[in-house]
Amino acid sequence: MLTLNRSDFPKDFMFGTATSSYQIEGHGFGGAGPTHWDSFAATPGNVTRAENGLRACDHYHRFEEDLDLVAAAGFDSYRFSTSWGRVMPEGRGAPNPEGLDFYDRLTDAMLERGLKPCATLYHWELPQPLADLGGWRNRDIAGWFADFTEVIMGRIGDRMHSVAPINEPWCVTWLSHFLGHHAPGMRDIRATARAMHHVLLSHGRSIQAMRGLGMSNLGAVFNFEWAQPVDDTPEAIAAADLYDDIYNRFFLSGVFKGEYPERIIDGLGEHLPKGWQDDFGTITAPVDWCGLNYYTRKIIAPCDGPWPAHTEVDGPLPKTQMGWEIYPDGLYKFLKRTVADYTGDLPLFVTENGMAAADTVVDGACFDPDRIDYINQHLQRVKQAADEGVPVQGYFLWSLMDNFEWALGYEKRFGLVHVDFDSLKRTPKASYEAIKRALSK
Ligand code: IFM
Repeated sequence: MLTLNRSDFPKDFMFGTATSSYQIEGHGFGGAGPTHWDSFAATPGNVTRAENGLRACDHYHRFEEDLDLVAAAGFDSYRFSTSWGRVMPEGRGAPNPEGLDFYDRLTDAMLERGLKPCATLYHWELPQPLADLGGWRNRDIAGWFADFTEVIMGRIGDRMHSVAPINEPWCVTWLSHFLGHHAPGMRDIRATARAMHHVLLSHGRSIQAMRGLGMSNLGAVFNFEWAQPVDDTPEAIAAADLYDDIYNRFFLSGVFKGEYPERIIDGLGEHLPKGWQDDFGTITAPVDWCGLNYYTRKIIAPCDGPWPAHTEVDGPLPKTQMGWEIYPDGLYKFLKRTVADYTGDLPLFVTENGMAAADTVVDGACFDPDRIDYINQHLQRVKQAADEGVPVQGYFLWSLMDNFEWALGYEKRFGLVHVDFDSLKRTPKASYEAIKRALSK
């Protein structure tokens, strides 16, 4: 059981659940163009069991049933994303009418159920033709993304409750161009620096495009991991500080301060595109709220080798199926720090929080007590921050249902609803029932 109920939070506090297009829709349907995730997944060794998003949860055909589940749980809002390649199969030029129709129907289906549509424009499936032109490394992407923004929001923008351009800039850039764990699977410092800057430039251009369409309630969504030094030596503290700059501070600094942390310029400066300093006027285009995605912390130690010369060390706390330590204090600390260092009075939303577990269905039921405990602990920290005056106005659970967990395929289950990936049957888990009870009180 959850120990907090809806009535324990401020009156208009918003509860929602989140998903993303490539992870649930089924990219093989409806005239969607190929994306860099299809190519990445087709490359041996990149994704567990060589799985991909071609069918995923078949949400493309089952969205009515899925939205029924969101509404029946008592959520106020649904955070979803729009696939660039579904809307514009070539990434530029002629839109795909079927793709636009799909998001139109999806939007109306949310509204019919009383759910507030909270859109993310880009949650990682870059159209392959744009990846072929250099993707996030190419400065032209800012214009391509602004065009995509206008096409999709020209169709559904009139009915959105809120919109954010890009989900988790750290994953789009560092994880995908430096660590190589996600598409396009690069390991190149110059590509990383360029992608980091162009993602923020694209964010700014997209915000400007939506303002041009007369839209409001626009935000930015960042992911955070608390960086804990392995010990209290100056070397470990410096290593953790650099990790913190790369992971947590770089993107916030760009958007809210119009600058990049010194330590990052020291390491990446020579690889940033010429004239990067001149782009902050666009990058800092005002937003109406800030979204925080939070799951875990990392314990950081220094190591030999070139910049950034740090490494992750196994931590002692209980872990989720992802091997991520459960550290709810980090969410509280990020809420406080974001207000103090970057956003002031701006509304904050926890736009993702949740855990993966090896859930199974037994006699028609799925028992996931660890997830209920995880949600309890994190919601308590959110309430604590709200009680202390942090303007946090909503909390979204990742995810509505088990889905394609990127390089980890369908093995890692984050859903409140279990999905059998053979029959595609949905089975609400005990955590879904617990949320439903808590939201009714
Ligand atoms: O599944 C992802 C999601 O796409 C982005 N945020 C983190 C989730 C869990 O890894």
